[in-house]
Amino acid sequence: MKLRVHGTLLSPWVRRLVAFIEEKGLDYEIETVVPLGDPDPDFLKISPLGKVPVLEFNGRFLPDSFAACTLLEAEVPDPALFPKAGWDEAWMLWLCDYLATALFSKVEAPLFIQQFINPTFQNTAPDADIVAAAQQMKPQVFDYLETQLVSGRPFLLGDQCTLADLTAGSIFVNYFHAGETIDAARWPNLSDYVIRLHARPSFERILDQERQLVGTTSPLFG
Ligand SMILES: N[C@@H](CCC(=O)N[C@@H](CS)C(=O)NCC(=O)O)C(=O)O
Repeated sequence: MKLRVHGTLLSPWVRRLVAFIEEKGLDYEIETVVPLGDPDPDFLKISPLGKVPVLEFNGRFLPDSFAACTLLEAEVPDPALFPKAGWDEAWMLWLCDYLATALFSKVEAPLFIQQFINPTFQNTAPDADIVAAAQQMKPQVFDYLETQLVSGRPFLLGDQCTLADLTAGSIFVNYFHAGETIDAARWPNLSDYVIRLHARPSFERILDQERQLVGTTSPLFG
């Protein structure tokens, strides 16, 4: 099986796909595509929305991380990163949607763009209103995740690490790149959970690669 991921590890969606591949123990290459500015017309041929990641799988191109993880789960069932069909699988799909809609879109992405991407790569100052709106949204989202991580459960679905956990772990890397922290006194389960996720060999290998990419410009490595 030949896997090539088109994108950059600084995207949470690229990172979750790479974490999925790492957890499956598969080899892969990264073809760097940074989705800033107008997309290259050649890239639009394999990613009509101009988004990363694209998974190149045995010469074919799949332009979405969720679709790509679904394919890999079917091709390489062991270790299972999707729960068996039924309530748990449906709940994982809901959590992935919640993480994308709430944690990513309303909290992490605004902070990451304003506090990391803009100052580091665009030489512009953070927009205080956008940052304030994200900060205001944060407690509601973190409270919900805290309730999902009932003490003693290692993962969102219980004992099984799933795509939902890799999604959460990936989004929190960018949250940390933005210079943010999780208040462990207020959200102890969430704080422990993210520490444990980032200590997994999959995330450790990814973070090593990211350290090469951004070095101490990220507070995560500073
Ligand atoms: N649902 C897609 C989302 C991918 C996505 O939004 N990628 C962003 C980077 S984090 C992107 O490429 N944005 C560029 C653009 O929208 O032009 C997936 O999971 O693959």
